[in-house]
Amino acid sequence: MLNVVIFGPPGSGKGTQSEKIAEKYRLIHLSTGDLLREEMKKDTSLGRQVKNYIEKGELVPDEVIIEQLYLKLSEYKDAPGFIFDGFPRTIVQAEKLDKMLEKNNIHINIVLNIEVDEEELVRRMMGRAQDSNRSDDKEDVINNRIDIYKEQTFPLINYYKNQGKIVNIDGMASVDKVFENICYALYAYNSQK
Ligand code: B4P
Repeated sequence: MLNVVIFGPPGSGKGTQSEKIAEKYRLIHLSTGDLLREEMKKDTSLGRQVKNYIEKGELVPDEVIIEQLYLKLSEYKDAPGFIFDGFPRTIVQAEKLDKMLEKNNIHINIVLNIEVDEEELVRRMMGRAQDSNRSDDKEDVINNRIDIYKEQTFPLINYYKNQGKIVNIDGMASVDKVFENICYALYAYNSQK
């Protein structure tokens, strides 16, 4: 079983790469961002609850997101492995994820840390804003998302470094080149097992 966390600032290409990884390695793609946007689109009570946070570029409270992830994991009891996209985003979420997986005798194998310059992040998200209809792809919200990433999510790098699981990936290249680097990192991981 292969369990991968894809990690990086907003706009670094997590969603883009996760789809490709899920297809190639036959993993279940769990994107908390997609899950929340779907709830907002359907106007469910969860969707209404999280809308305010997302529109401001803030993180949804840990307890809300952890419960959703728990429900998703229970749906896929016999999964061949997961790619966690956008989760965890705080230390509390990372600790909880480790505990949830431990209960099923599994663990995170590798954390892909996608590195992209801040200027490029803003450029990509402003580019996507043209047709994404995402309420959080607006310049002031994008800047807030990047600040929140630095404060609350970036410290997770040390959490996973201490577990020896972080692999840095240059995310500045083309989508295909970044994917090639990721495939190489997964190949290297598998060869040293
Ligand atoms: P997410 O959906 O996870 O959004 P994101 O971090 O902004 O990354 P995203 O996946 O959109 O960008 P990507 O890098 O793929 O979260 C949205 C919100 O939900 C959060 O702000 C938060 O409020 C809430 N949330 C989600 N998870 C949460 C959690 N665990 N806890 C609390 N709150 C949570 O791609 C960006 C763009 O770049 C795309 O347009 C893509 O086409 C382009 N691109 C990608 N790779 C490229 C490349 N190599 N070259 C050029 N362009 C590229």
